Amino acid sequence: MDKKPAFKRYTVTSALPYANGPIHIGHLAGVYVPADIYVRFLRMNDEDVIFIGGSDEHGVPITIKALQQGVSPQDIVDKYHGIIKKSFEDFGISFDIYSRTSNKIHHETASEFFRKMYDAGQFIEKISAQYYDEATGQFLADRYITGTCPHCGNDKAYGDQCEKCGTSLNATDLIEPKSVLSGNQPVMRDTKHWFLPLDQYEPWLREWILEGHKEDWRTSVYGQCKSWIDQGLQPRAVTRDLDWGVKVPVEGAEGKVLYVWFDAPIGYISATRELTPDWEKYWKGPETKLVHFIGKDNIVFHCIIFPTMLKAEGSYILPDNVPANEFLNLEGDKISTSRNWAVWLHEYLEDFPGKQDVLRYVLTAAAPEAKDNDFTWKDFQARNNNELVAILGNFVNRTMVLTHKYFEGCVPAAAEFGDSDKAALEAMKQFPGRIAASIHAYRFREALAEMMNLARLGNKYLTDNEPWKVYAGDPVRVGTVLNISLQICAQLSIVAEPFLPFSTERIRQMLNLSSMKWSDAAALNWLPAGHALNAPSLLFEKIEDGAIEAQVQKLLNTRIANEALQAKAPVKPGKEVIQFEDFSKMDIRVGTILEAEKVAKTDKLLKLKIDTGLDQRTVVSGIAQYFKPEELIGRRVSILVNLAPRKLKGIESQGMILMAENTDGTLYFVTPGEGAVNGADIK
Ligand code: B3M
Ligand code: ZN
Repeated sequence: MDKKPAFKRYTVTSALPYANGPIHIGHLAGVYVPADIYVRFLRMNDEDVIFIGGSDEHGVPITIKALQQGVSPQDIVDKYHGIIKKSFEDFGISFDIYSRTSNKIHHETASEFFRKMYDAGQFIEKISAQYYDEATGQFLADRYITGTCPHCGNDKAYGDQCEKCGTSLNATDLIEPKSVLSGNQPVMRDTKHWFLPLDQYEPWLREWILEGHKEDWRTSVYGQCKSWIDQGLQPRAVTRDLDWGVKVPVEGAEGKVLYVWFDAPIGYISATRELTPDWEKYWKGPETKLVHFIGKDNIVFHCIIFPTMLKAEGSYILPDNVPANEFLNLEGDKISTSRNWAVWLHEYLEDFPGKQDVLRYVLTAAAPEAKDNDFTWKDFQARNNNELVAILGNFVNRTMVLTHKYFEGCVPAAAEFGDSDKAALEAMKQFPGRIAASIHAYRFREALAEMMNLARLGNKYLTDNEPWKVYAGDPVRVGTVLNISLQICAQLSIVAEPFLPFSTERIRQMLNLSSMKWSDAAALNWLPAGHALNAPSLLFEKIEDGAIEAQVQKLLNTRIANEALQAKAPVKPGKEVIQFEDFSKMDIRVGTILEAEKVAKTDKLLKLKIDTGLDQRTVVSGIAQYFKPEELIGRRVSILVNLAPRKLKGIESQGMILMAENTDGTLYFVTPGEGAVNGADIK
């Protein structure tokens, strides 16, 4: 049994999306649909639950966007906050409040929080050298600076995080840093900041997470926390030299704001204060279960940094669980806002009006709970046509139509139960408990599959009993079969509600039932004989190939547009003039790749054996993301052979393969023309 204390109430939060763009299916699948399923389920159980959401309106991406568009950051967040909020409403994400961090109440709450910690001496005050762009006269925080990630070699890492390997970074960790504002190499300049001494909390974090949550947190969440803690925690700056954000509420901090990741999670608290004067019990009551729904890139902030802040502040509860999801890809590629590789929610609804539940269903069925998953339009169509239409919709529709046909739309009485009836009724009893257990364990895919199994059971029961054949000879028997089928429809309208709130509302409308509680789901007697039903209508409709092809074509167009953009992208500026002697120092030869293999524990590196005409030698090359080793054997290359050898991952690299690099980082070989043999001099 559950060894946890019984909870009296729930505070459920979902990550606050940055208000610098609309939201897409990745957001919905990763965070908002699972959170919504969870809270709808809790509400149906009469739990005291609040569901908190809001827009994250601070941070550098927003100010950069404002700069690019020549508007104010407030203009940007006003626009996208509205769009995002509407998308959530459209998809039935049932927040108790959807707030925003530019609100006054948030600035006050975040300020007070910081101030309380400050007064208690919980920050380290440090003057340190930070990157500064001399051309624009500005310190370069977080995303104002890019460079190469020291962990994975991604050359588009940001000053606060590498999106490729997920590592959280300090700007000074970046190799070859560059200002996003001017493109210049920044200089170091002294500035004062406040640091959260995470290192001091390490023993506590070990105990609380590594010992306390080994069993109940998802493996991926636990694993990320463990690797963070094991790497050794460092003090982290929680203030920035920026003018957009929550002002640092201490003397001598002019021109400084709280780091966005310091203020944003406090946004959950501010929103609760905005929602109810009784907010404290949701954040301070020990019988409150706090659950954060997030995507995996937010794990460290919600499992380590925010809990440390809550612990340091001293009066708050800690999260009981952080069921972070992995990423959803789209047609095999990472979803990307900048490449417009996404299905935007507002566009989906234009193309598939009224089909919110279909998307909710597909995103739950394919939710990236344990690993990254792929959304494809083919799968979307198949799940709609073969599951929602053919199983759930078909069952409810057949039951309704037959009842109208044989019993004038009134629930027939059940007569004696035979074996198949008893088996169906017995099976029905199991579903609510099983689905509930899966939801409590944050296994929403499993819960959804169980729900569909109930619809399958109904479908099979109806098909096996063939009321359309039996009616002529035994209408009483048909009454029993339809009575049980209708009860299954009613049970479905309860247990499917967290997942498919729009459709279950329609089932209940057809059944002429008002909304029900989860505890009603096991009762099996919702529809007394004689109860009048409403007219049937189709719950789901088939999605034709044409509609799917149009979506695939849309993505193809995006791909083509991206490539065209890439072709037109400005090339890197030229380098300074060199003399012929400089050039002739380089010994470049035609070569052939003989062997290729991945270098263990790296993403980027391949170990190649090359015939240079002079010899056969080993070269380590950072091209693994673009070429598979097996494709390379026999490929002819240009190779710089007199480059001083250097060691990469313990392997001595003796030369360099020449590559052409597009501005987006894609790599191409510089292939010698036909007829040039190995060892031919390139000059
Ligand atoms: N805005 C990051 C994100 O969208 C962030 C979440 C804040 S939750 C407090 O990935
Ligand atoms: Zn990285």
